[in-house]
Amino acid sequence: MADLKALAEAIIKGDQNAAVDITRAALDEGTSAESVLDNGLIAGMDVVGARFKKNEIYIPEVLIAARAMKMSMEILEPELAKAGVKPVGKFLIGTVQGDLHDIGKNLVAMMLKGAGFEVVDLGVDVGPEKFVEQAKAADVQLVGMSTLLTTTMPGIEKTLKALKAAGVSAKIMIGGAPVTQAYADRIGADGYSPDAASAVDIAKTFVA
Ligand code: B1M
Repeated sequence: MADLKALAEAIIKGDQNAAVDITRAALDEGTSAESVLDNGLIAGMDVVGARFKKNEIYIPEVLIAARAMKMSMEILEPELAKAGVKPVGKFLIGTVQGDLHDIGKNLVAMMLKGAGFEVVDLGVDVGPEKFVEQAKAADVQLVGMSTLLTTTMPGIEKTLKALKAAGVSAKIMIGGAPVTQAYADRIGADGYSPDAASAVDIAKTFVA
C-alpha cells in the first residue's frame, strides 16, 4: 500500500524523485488521486507553510518543496480531472502594472496550489483591464494582487476599483513588501497578508 506519509515527507524535504515515484506507485495501486492530493501533497505543503510562517525554514526550502509538489501534480492532474475532483477554489493572481517583481507572487501562487487551489497566474506588469477581463473569463472566487514598489502601489487601488466597477464579486487579496493591513483597510481590500503561508490561510476562509 502506497505510503502517503512518505509522500508528504518527500514534499517537505523537496525530494522530487521520491515524490514522483510515490505518486506513481500510489495511483498504480489504485489509491484515489484525491487521496494522494489531500494526504500526500497538501499534507506536505501544509507543514511547509506552517514552518515557513514560524521562520523554521526559508524561501529556498519552500521553493524546493513547491517544485517537488509541481512534479507530482503533473502526474496527478489528469487523474483528478478524470475523477471530476474540483479545486478548493479558483484564484487569479498577478503583479500590478509597472512592477516586474514576481518572486513573492510566485511563492504565493505555489503555496495556493499546494493547498488545492486552481491558480490562474497573469504574471507581472498586469493592468486593471487585464485583471478585470481575466477575472470574468476565468470566473474566479479570489483575485490576488502583489506589488513590491511604492510607486506601483496605487495600481492596487486602481485595479480594485476597476474590478468593483465591472461587477466582479470575487474577494480581493493583496500583499507585497510595501503593502500593509492599514492600506488594505483604507482601499477596501477583503484580505491582506504579509507572507505566502498566511495568504493561503486567508484564502481558505473565503472559500470555506
Ligand atoms: Co527590486 N526593488 N527593483 N528588483 N528588489 C526592491 C523591492 C527594493 C526594496 C530594493 C531596495 O531599494 N532596497 C526597491 C523598492 C523600493 C520601494 O519602492 N520602496 C526595488 C527597486 C527600486 C527596483 C527597481 C526600480 C530598481 C531599478 O531599476 N532602479 C527595479 C524595478 C523594476 C520594475 O519592477 N519595474 C527593480 C528590479 C528588480 C529585479 C528585476 C532586479 C529583481 C526582481 C526579480 C523578480 O522578481 N523576478 C529585484 C529584486 C529581487 C528585489 C529585492 C532584492 C528582493 C525582492 C524579493 O523577491 N523578495 C528587493 C529588496 C528586498 O526585498 N531585499 C527589491 C523576496 C520575496 C519572497 O518577498 O516579494 O515581499 P516579497 O513577497 C513576500 C511577501 O511580501 C508576501 O509573500 C511573499 C512571501 O512570503 N506577498 C504576498 C507578496 N505578494 C503577495 C500577495 C498576496 C499576499 C502576500 O496576496 C495576493
